[in-house]
Amino acid sequence: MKIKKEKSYSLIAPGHTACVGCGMIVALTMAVNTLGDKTIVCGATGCSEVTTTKYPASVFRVPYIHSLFENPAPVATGVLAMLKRKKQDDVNVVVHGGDGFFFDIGLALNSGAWTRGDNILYICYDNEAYMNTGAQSSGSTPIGSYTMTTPATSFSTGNLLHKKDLPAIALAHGLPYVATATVGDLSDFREKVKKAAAIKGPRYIQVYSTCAPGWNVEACNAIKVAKLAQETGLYPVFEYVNGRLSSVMKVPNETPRVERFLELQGRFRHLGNNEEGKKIIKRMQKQADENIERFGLR
Ligand SMILES: Cc1ncc(C[n+]2csc(CCOP(=O)(O)OP(=O)(O)O)c2C)c(N)n1
Ligand SMILES: [Mg+2]
Repeated sequence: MKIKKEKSYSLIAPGHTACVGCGMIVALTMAVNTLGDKTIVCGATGCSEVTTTKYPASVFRVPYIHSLFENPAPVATGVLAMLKRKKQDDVNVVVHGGDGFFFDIGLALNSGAWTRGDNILYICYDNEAYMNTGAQSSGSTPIGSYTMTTPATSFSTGNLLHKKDLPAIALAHGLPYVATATVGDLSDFREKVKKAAAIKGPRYIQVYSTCAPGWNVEACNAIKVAKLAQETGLYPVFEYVNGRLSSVMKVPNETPRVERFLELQGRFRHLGNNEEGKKIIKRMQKQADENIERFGLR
């Protein structure tokens, strides 16, 4: 893979079709450019695929392999076998995709690859629903959120299910590196990608990625919302190395209440309308406070 580099050269070419205010495309671009041209990406179905590989073009200036939704991890295992045969051990093999892939549809086959200990970096662009198909709820959708399958009506308050703790599931597989990040702090995400790239074995990074249309957020607030997710404690940002919590991003001393985060997003707007919704806001605040306690975010 010989690529001519100019000063401002990006391994993600212009021409993607992601929305204005898309967190995923920013994180994806940052990740691939941080990893460099010796990278092979095995991508899942979803916005990270559909917006980047509009037939017959691709924005990836590194090899990119798309397969059936469930399959990127076993495909990556095959890529590793090919690299081994070619005696090439300097290539980053990446599996990436959305939360629908990581939390639900790809979980079984990712679990298999995690158990085998395959040397793969996994990056989840967590926008908390199946966004490419129009915002249906996934195992990552937070409580209270409006989605197409968890609507808010006069008798319902959006999603009532708990967001899966996927970093904990990854840790239960004994992964040597598990981290969360948000598009509200891209330099933190970049450092985590760099750090993960230097570690052998399965590594998992989950990056909280605003979806402007899916969350009903103004594009100009996309980064602010991601920052508030971290600052309220609702989306704890941490890093585990060899199973131990090794660093966290602290919340500010004047920790914002969850309402500040919720009010910028149409997906939560209904919660203020009735008593049930208000109870959910209280639960979210409790969850944020518990995260602050659990991860020592003060
Ligand atoms: C097995 C399978 N189930 C469902 C679909 C339809 N589908 C295509 S993209 C998509 C949404 C993907 O959601 P996610 O993984 O969260 O990525 P996002 O688009 O939100 O970035 C779905 C459900 C599919 N292509 N294959
Ligand atoms: Mg998603």
